[in-house]
Amino acid sequence: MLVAGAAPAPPPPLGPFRLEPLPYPTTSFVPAIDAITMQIHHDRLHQAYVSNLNVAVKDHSNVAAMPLQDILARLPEMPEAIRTTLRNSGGGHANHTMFWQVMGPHGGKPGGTLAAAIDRDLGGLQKFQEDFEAAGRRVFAAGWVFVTVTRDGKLAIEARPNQDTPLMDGRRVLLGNDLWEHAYYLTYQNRRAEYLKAWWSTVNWAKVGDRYAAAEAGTLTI
Ligand code: MN3
Repeated sequence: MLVAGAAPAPPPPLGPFRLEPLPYPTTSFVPAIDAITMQIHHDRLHQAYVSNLNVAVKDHSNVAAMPLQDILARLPEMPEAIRTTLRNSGGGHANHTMFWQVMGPHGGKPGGTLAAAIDRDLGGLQKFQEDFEAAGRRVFAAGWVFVTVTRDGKLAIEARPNQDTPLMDGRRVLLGNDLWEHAYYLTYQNRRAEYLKAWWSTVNWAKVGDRYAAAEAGTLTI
C-alpha cells in the first residue's frame, strides 16, 4: 500500500536548465518578504519557467546547447515555434536566478568600486534608491526594474515589461527587482511602492559587489 508522501517525487523534465536551491531559508527576509511568498515564488513559479524552457528546447539540440544569455541575446534568430517561450520562460529563468543571487541576509552596504560607481553614475546611494523605486512604480502591470552594468563598469537604471531583460540586447544586469504581483501581493497587496522600499533590506551588497567585479572582468553571465 502506498503511504501518502512516501512516493518519490517525479523526476524533473530532462533538459539543460536547472533550478538551483534557494541559498538561504525562505524566512530570511520576514517581514519585508513573507516565507510563503518566497516558497511559492522559487519552488513553483521559478520552477515553472525552468520546466517550460526545458520542454521548449527538447527538440532543438542546437538551442539547448547554448548558454542562456546567448539565447536571450539572439532571440530573433531562434526557431519561431519556440521563440515566445524562450523569451518568457528563458527571460524568467535568467531574471529569477539573478534575483535570488542579489538577495541574502546580512545585506550590508555597497563598498569599494561599486560604491564609487553608484556615486559617479547614479548620484549616490540615496538618489539611486529613490530613482530605482520611482522607475519601479512607473512599470505598468508586470515587469522588472534593473540596474545594468557595462564592461567598463558604468551603471544605469532600466525597466522592462513581463520577463524581458537587458540580456535581450546583449547587455548585463547588476541587480533587479521583480515587480510582478506574485513577488509581493500576500504582504503588500497593491502597495508596490512599500514593497520597493522594503526590498532594499533584502539586498546583499557583497554579492552585488561580486557581480560588479565579474561584469568588469567580462565573466558575468545572467
Ligand atoms: Mn517572479
